[in-house]
Amino acid sequence: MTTENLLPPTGRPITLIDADGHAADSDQLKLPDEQVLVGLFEAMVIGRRFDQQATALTKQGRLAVYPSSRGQEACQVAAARVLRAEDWLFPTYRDSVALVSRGLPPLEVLTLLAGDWHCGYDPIERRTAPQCTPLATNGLHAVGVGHAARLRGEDSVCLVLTGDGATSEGDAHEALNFAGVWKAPVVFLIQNNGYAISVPLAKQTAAASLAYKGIGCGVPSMIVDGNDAAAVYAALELARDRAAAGEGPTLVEAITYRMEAHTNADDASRYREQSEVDAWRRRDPIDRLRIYLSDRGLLDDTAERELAEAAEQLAAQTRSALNADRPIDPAAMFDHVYGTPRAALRAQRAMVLEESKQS
Ligand SMILES: Cc1ncc(C[n+]2csc(CCOP(=O)(O)OP(=O)(O)O)c2C)c(N)n1
Repeated sequence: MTTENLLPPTGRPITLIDADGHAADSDQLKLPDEQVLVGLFEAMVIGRRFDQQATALTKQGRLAVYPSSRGQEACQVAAARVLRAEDWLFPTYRDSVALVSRGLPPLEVLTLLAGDWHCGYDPIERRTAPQCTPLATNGLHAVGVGHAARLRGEDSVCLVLTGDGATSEGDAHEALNFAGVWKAPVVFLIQNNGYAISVPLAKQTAAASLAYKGIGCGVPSMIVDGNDAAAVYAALELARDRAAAGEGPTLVEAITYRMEAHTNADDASRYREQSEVDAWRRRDPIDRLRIYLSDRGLLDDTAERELAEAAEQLAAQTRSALNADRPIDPAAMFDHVYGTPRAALRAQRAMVLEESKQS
């Protein structure tokens, strides 16, 4: 695969299964195996139910905030499923469904968003960085970890998730630049969902596509239909294999849409038309794969029923885990700041303990 083959600076996003569930021809990407497609469908259905449950938990005061990824399931699920156990994932606040699809327990995924001081899981054990709220810093982390792995002779790969808005950050450019210079084993997946909170893409960049940002750094870049799980998976698999083989980083820009508001604290009707949302509903990532699989006898009513039951079970598990009152030790937030705590920190710890005795 030459760099030229991966550079469609103005081309249409690559689609393998279109919005009507029909196979679309591509000379750039290969349709994944049937079993991969069935797995992607299952994970998207389960992920969407999880996302709906997490949104409900914000209304019950069990989560401080939740950024929904409804509509972006193809990206979330493909990113998680393309990785091997030894690979690293660097998610953002919007990527809880990717973590669930990677097999992390719902309570661990939602601990941070419930307001705890830590991310709920052991990043090293799970090979999953904490969900990153500062935009684009995870790109730098991914390049550092990937480069270090290469120096140690490992062939693991780092996949970093960002939004379109995050690509305007200096950190995004620095990460792409050093990934290119070092040929770091990093896959950049930009979920271009059209908005950075209320800021539309047209106000974010004058480039014809975000893929140019990779191209400018010598990073081969592709644009895919981000609501087509088959295309996102195929692009990421190609990128992962290139990285693992020592061929360096790849950027995948996935064109998608955030169906819900930025978070539960946002009112999206203030900056976008309902007609736009309705148009994207017709390009739903789950619906199109359902049609494709059903037409080929790979999905039937019984399988769908069983899948819905599995999704309900995960939602119930999420509810009961988050509804249980967990003991919180206010002093724990001081525990991992320094190997030897400084005097000022020891004093603050004592103050917190004293105040919490009074409340
Ligand atoms: C460095 C930094 N600046 C500003 C913010 C505030 N902020 C939080 S989310 C967001 C929009 C990000 O949009 P995008 O990267 O497109 O991701 P999306 O939320 O659409 O997934 C902004 C500006 C932040 N978290 N970090």
